[in-house]
Amino acid sequence: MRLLHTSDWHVGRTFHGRDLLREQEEVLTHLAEVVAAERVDVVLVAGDLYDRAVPSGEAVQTCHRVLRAIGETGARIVITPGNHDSAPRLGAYAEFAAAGGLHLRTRISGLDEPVVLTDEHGPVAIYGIPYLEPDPARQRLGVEERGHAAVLGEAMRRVRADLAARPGARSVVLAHAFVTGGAASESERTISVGGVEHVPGSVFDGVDYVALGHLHGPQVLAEHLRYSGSPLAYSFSEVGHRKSVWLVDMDADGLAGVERRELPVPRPLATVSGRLDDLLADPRHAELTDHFLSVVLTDQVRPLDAMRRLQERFPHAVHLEWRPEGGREAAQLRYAQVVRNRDDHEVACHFVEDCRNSEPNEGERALLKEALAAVRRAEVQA
Ligand SMILES: [Mn+2]
Repeated sequence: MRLLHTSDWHVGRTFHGRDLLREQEEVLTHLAEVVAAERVDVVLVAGDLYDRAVPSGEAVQTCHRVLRAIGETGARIVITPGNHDSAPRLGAYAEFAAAGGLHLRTRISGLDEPVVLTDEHGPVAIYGIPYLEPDPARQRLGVEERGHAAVLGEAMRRVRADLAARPGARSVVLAHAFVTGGAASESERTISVGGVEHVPGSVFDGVDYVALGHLHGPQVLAEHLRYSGSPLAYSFSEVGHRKSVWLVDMDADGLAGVERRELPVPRPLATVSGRLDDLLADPRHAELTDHFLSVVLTDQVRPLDAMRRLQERFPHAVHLEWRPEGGREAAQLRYAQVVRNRDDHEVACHFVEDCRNSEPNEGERALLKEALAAVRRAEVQA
C-alpha cells in the first residue's frame, strides 16, 4: 500500500495581505497529479486543511476542487483537523463523505476507531487523531495532567489498545503536534495554551508510521516519524524551505520505505536590502521581479512613497522595513518614552524627525501646528 503524507494546506491563507488561493490551487492540483502518477492508494492530510475555523466560500470551493481531483484518481483521503480548523465544521457530513472515500476524522471520541483499508498483505489501520486543544481535550479524555503531551499520551494509549485487538494489522497515525526536536518557522500558531507545547516523539511508539502536521518545514524526526510541512511558504522565514510531500510504502511487515517528492513553487520568496535607488536600478535584481519580496531599505533618510516605487519594478514586493545604515538607536525608543511630557505638536515634530532623520523646518512646524488646530476645531464642531 502506498500513502502520500501532506499537511498544513492552510487553504484561504493570505501572504502579507495577498490572496494565495490561485497559488494554493496550482500546487495542490500538482499534488493530485503526483497521486495519480505515483499510484497512491491513500492521501493523509494531518491537520490545518483550512487557515481559519470559518473559511471563505472561495477557500471551501478551492479545497473541494482539489479533493475531488484527488478522489478521481481512485485514492482514498483521510483528513484530521489541526489547530486552525474547526473540528465540528470540518467533520460535518463525515459519514456521507466516507461513503465516497473521504474520511474526515474529527471526533475525539472516535480517535481509536481507525479507517481500515486492505491490500494483498491484510489490513492497514489508519487512526486520525484530531488536534487536541490541551484544556478541553483533558476533560474529554479524563486526563489529570495539563499540557499537550498528556492528552496525546492518552490518545495514543487508546490507539494502542485498539491496535492490540487487531493482530497482524499494520498501523498509521495522523497527529497535529509540536514534537520535540522539530524546527519551527514563523508561520505556525503556537499551541502552548494550556501547558507545555512540546510532545516527546516516544508518545507515538508502537505504530508503523506517524504522519505529523503543524510544523511548516518538511523534516524527519525518525524514519517513521515525519513532518511533511506545508505545500507553500507562509512566511519569509521559510525562504530556504523546499516544500514537499512524503510517499510512504507499506509492505507485509509494516514500513517499507519513504520517498520525498518536491512540489512546484508558484512564486518564490526573496529578501533583499539596500538603498532604494540602487534597488530600483541594479540589473542584478531583475530576476526578483516575479518573487514575493521582503525589502530592507538602508537609506539614511526614509524615502518617500518607497513601497509604491518599489512595486513599479517589483510588483510582488509585499513587506518593507527601514533600517538606516549605522542607524541611530533613537528609532527604537519606546512609544511611551517618546510621548511623555510632550504636547501634540512636539510629538508630531518628533515623528517627522524620526521618519527622515532631520528636524522639521520653521515652515513645516507651522504647517503641523495649523493641521492640529484644524483637527481640534473639527472635533469641537462634531
Ligand atoms: Mn499549520
